[in-house]
Amino acid sequence: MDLRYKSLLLLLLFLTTSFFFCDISKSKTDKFDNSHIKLWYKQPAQKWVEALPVGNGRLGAMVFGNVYRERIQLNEESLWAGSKINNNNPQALRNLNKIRELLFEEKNKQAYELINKFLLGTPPRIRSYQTLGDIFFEFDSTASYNDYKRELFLDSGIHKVSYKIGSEKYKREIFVSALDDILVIHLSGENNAKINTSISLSRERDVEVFANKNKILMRGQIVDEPDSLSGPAGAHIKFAAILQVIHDGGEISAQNNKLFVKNAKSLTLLFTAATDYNISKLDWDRNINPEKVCEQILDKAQKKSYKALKKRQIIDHRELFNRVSINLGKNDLSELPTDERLKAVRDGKEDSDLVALYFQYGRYLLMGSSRAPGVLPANLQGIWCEHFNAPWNSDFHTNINLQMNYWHAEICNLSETAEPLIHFINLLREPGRATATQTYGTNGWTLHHLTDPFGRTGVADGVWGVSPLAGPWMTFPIWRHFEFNQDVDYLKNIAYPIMKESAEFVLDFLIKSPEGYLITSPSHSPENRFFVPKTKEKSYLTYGATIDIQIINELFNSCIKAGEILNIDKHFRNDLKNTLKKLPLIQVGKDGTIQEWIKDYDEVEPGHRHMSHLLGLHPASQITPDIPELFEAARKTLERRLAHGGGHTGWSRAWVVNFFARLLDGEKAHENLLALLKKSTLPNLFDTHPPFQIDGNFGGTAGIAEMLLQSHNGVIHVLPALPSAWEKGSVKGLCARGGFVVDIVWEKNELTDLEIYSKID
Ligand code: FUC
Repeated sequence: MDLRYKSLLLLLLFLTTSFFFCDISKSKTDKFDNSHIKLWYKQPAQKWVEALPVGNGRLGAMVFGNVYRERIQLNEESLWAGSKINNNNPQALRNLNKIRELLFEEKNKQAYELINKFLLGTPPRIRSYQTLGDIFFEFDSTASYNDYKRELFLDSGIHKVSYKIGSEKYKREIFVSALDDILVIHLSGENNAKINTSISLSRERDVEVFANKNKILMRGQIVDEPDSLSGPAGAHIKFAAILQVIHDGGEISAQNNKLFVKNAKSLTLLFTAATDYNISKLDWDRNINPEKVCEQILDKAQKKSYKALKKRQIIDHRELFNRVSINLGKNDLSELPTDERLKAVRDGKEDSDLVALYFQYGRYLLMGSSRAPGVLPANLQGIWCEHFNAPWNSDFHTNINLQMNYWHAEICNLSETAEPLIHFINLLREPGRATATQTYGTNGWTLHHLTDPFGRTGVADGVWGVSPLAGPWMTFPIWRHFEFNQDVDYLKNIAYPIMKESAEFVLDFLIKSPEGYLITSPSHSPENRFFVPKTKEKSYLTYGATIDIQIINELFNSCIKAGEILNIDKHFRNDLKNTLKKLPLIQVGKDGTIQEWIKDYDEVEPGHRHMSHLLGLHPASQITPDIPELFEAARKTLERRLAHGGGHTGWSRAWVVNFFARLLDGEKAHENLLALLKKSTLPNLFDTHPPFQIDGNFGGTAGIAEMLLQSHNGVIHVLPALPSAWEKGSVKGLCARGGFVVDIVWEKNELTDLEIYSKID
């Protein structure tokens, strides 16, 4: 036990120690009252990044809360442009050896040219995730209003807007139910207040809209324009959306594709949407009729009253959300509107309670973008996107971003939210096998630095997209899901087969380097370039970049552990063990930092946002205090990156928080968390790259959790990086590897109370 860290280190031999574990029942997890946790504002949103998100993993909506003209921007997770293509370059394999030779000889320019011609995907780019459209309300009244408030209650997922016109009070409640798979909008007034409004459902492209009686139907098919870099033009995914309005009092009529409501006491709008995407095919499926799917969902939902729908929503949402509570201390700013609090923090005020809100928001956003009834994982914007051509297509970026989206899933007691990711990765094995064989002549499966719902796994974007080890990296959340839940059936039937096949890819992909190591080639350290010593040219390309070695260490060691637990594949395990011995070691460079490449090259951008060679520190756990030389070098690496402006994008800053948590440095982790809030957070607390990208929210939430609890390498470490600013507080319901749930209370920066429950026995 090291007292320097002022924390309690509990050595737990997983599965063998039992004397202080109690049983944890399902109800135990649903124990916290989080009803006070909300984002709130005194004015409507003017911009999309001020609007507030609701979602159920499949449907998402951004609510503006305008009094006269309400906009609710809509998303359906599978509404993507593009189509299914095998984008593996057919020339790749016959050029691979030459590329490898050139890289060994440091003829990087020639290697670049060959890769650019023969390795890049055909086509290299994908098309974008798209908005589904908007619901607009145009209210008749333009009279001035007061007592305005919009609030997003994170514990129920209900967004409320309230205001007064004269003496009449008006209220709107909006949520997306996971149980009923619909967006629900309820408008009501008190006493004599009446609702007079038009309602429309629209999208700028590719749709027809019809209004009839009390319904609006939107029917569409994405039409892609020619773009040789992103795949064929044509009529692609089909989709439909239906909005049904139930009015209490007054009347409703349909005209010009809009509905008109006169003098209603209250209105309940039920909305759903669907596409003909079929995830099991990673493609559209013309047997699916999106309109029928919408009708079936609405048929069921409309049988329930608004009250019943709301009650079901609250119970269901709380079951997940209320598993965790966090208290970092209330303060003078706690009662202020969220945007004012954010501004106060930017002005240098202390508000740890805002950090607690940010943490819970990260959990809320993952629930909204990655859970059943959804099937796809959270993309670069979660599920919320107002674009037709989103930044980076709002895709699944697999060179840090998709991974980061799930760092907090297990530790924050939302294990179910990882399931869409795991399922998706499992399905990507099939196209990933073709990529492995056709591009590299190997067994197993892999993918490169991004993918889409159509399962593109070939080399994407440009030469910087040559990340053959992105596939093995994507196995981390799959193993982590087992580590936290200890479900051996899952390990046997899902996790291990994915991991083993990924390791098979690596075994075949490795070749002998001039130094005599087994290395990856081609290779790069995501998106960072170095100067080639002889020519001084800038290059991404190398062999055996440090990140690759760390990924392989992690994957192989996980596979070995999994094989031991399942008691299978002894020979395979031996192969992995023998191969591990032949990999290069993590090296320390001339300036005392972790060496990023196989040779001690000088980087072009010392403050680069990617810090891939620290993957061994986090999320992996190969660089620990037990290896002081590497631990110290990791700190220097981080300091050097930061001194040169690193951490400037939201996700990069979030990763820095996690790194400092792993370096057991609470003060630095906290300092960077504040920088995340000050520099990379939008008024609705969305992370900004810029622009909006959700990974910073998720990575930031994971960082906060890692400051309070760590559980890698067989140890549960309580309060490993507690900053002095969080003098008193508690966090309850966090999860630890080994199937544990942990409740922690501290005062004067010292642990005062600790309870650990076992979920499994
Ligand atoms: C990676 C990053 C960028 C951005 C993009 C979506 O390529 O280098 O900063 O986050 O993903």
